Amino acid sequence: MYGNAYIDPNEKFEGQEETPELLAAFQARIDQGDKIEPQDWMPAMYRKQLIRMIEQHAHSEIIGSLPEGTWITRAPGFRRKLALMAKVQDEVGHAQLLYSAAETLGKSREDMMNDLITGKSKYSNIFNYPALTWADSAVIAWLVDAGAIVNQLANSKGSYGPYCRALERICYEESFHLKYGHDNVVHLATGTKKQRAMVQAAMTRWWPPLMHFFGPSDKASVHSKTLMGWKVKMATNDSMRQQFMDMYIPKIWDLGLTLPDPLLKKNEETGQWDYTEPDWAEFKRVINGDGPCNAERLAVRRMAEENGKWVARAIRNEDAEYVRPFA
Ligand code: FAQ
Repeated sequence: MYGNAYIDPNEKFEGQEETPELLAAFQARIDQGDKIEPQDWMPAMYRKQLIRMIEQHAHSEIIGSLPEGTWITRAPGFRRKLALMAKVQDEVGHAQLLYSAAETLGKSREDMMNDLITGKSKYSNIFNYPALTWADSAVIAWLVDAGAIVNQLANSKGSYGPYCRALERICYEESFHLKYGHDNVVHLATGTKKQRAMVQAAMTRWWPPLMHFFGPSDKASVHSKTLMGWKVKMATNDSMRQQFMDMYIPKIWDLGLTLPDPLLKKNEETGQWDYTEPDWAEFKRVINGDGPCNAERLAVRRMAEENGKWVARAIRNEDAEYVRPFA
């Protein structure tokens, strides 16, 4: 199954009046393109869905910094190291923006972090795979960031003000990451035989998780219909996948790289890309905690929480007794 305990479509929310008139007035605001702001009335399910989605997105950004982060110490050359450090730092900054947007809906950062490290909350499938070589970090920076932009550019035109504003800013930075990643991939693809083999192997490894990245097919998507009705989600999973393929497969092929799908081709009649159906059983396993790196990713996050506790204590001045003698 895809969903978790977060969203029960039949859930009854206590303490908020939701008359047909209020719901209709809210929908009318959405339909006419209003931005909904934190202080505005909103259906409890709209709030809950937004928290789920923004929180998962925020978690994806901090967990997403880990596969590339492992290459900072091994980047080939000082300039590449500086660029990668800046990129990883940006991703963590995106998480900050997104956690702040989710907080406006009433869930505390502590609760979100707790739900991440206890495995209750999901994050993007793609960050549960290892970046085995430098070329993997290049492919992530080019194509995962490209996929993220396809999604975020669409959703930045959505209905919830704080999320849309965060996405707009994130997209500017992701566009820079994409250029950095593309430059790295071009460098390897036009390099020595060994470099070309390394980037080809990375491309072959990352293609299946990239196809999963946009979510289950439209037929299987649980939340799309509701989210699109509320303009939280502005494109379906399949249409984002198609848009990504349309923009990037020709560029990948131009570099002389191949993709591990013999059916991949643009269908001239439909204008859509034909492809082999991704392995959805693997997708389900990975998003539910059983991917190659899920345990490692959460262990790193738990360690970071533990090691960072003194900072939180210092901010709250809880160690005042200890600090005061030095004041
Ligand atoms: N991974 O009904 P749908 C980035 C879950 S940021 C894991 O179709 P929905 C930046 C879904 O949550 C990447 N789980 O769901 C970067 C639901 O489970 P639930 C993250 C997935 O919400 C780059 C269930 O399957 N971006 O990469 C995935 O309508 C480089 C049913 O699915 C965002 O989060 C998945 N791929 O559509 C950082 C964007 N797909 O919650 C570092 C915001 C589906 O009921 C380095 N999110 N699921 O238990 C969205 O646009 C949507 O939530 C989708 C899924 C499109 C991801």
